[in-house]
Amino acid sequence: MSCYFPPGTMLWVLCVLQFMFHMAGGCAIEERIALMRIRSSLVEANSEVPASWGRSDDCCFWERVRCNNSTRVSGLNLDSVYQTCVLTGGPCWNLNLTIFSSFHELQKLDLSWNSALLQNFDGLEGLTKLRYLDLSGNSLVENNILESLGKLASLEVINFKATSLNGALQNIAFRNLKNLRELHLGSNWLNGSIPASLFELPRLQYLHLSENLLQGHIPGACPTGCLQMKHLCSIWVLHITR
Ligand SMILES: *[C@@H]1O[C@H](CO)[C@@H](O)[C@H](O)[C@H]1NC(C)=O
Ligand SMILES: *[C@@H]1O[C@H](CO)[C@@H](O)[C@H](O)[C@H]1NC(C)=O
Ligand SMILES: *[C@@H]1O[C@H](CO)[C@@H](O)[C@H](O)[C@H]1NC(C)=O
Ligand SMILES: CC(=O)N[C@H]1CO[C@H](CO)[C@@H](O)[C@@H]1O
Repeated sequence: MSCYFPPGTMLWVLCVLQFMFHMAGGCAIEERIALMRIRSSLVEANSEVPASWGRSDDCCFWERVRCNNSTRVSGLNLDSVYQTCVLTGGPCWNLNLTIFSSFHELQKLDLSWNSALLQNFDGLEGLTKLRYLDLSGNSLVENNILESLGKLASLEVINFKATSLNGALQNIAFRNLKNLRELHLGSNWLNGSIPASLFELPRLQYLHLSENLLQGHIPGACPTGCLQMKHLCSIWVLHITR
């Protein structure tokens, strides 16, 4: 910030005020607004909300929020943040993921075990720094999520365990995920065969596919070619060693 006004002028005072505001402001306004919208959607769903959210202007000091260089949100730990109507069976919290497009520096998003209905995965497409995404224990209503996320080459860990995913895994969905280390897809309704493209991912170390309706064999693995992979064929958990 540059302030070249003679001391004593009104402009100088304004400049100091602006500086103080800048220091006190902390996290970006856009991000604070997005967090307050998440808070509102929790309130609408009759849930408890994180107590510190909205207490101060700087959302970097709010619980469940991590900031990178104290100005931009880099991590959101929203696991089990939705707390109500656990016994009703169906999802109660409808969350439009477009809300997360405000967090341009986001590296980690953990929304696990909220029993939420998660919609509109296109909202995640712009998060080019996202490395860790955990949506396990929610319902992913659209099946195109893997196609949408396939564009996010930054992703290292994807956890979609128990998310009601169904249908076949598309071969093309995984081609760009060159940094993917862990893929958790267990406890879903996936059917069809396992796409060969999964085994071409250069960094993949852990693949969890158990408790699905998948058929066929694992390319390059059982019953032949087991030299390259340490695996447990019966429960479809693979630890790939290279
Ligand atoms: C801090 O975040 C800003 C905003 O995205 C970014 O431009 C800057 O490079 C970051 N600084 C460091 C040291 O990471
Ligand atoms: C999600 O929110 C975006 C932006 O507010 C809106 O355009 C979109 O229609 C919403 N999607 C759903 C499924 O509600
Ligand atoms: C796979 O699941 C989808 C969606 O549930 C279903 O429409 C399709 O018939 C199933 N295919 C097979 C081969 O079971
Ligand atoms: C905690 C965290 O996310 N730190 C990152 C902040 O940004 C710098 C530069 O982009 C990274 O090197 C850190 O890993």
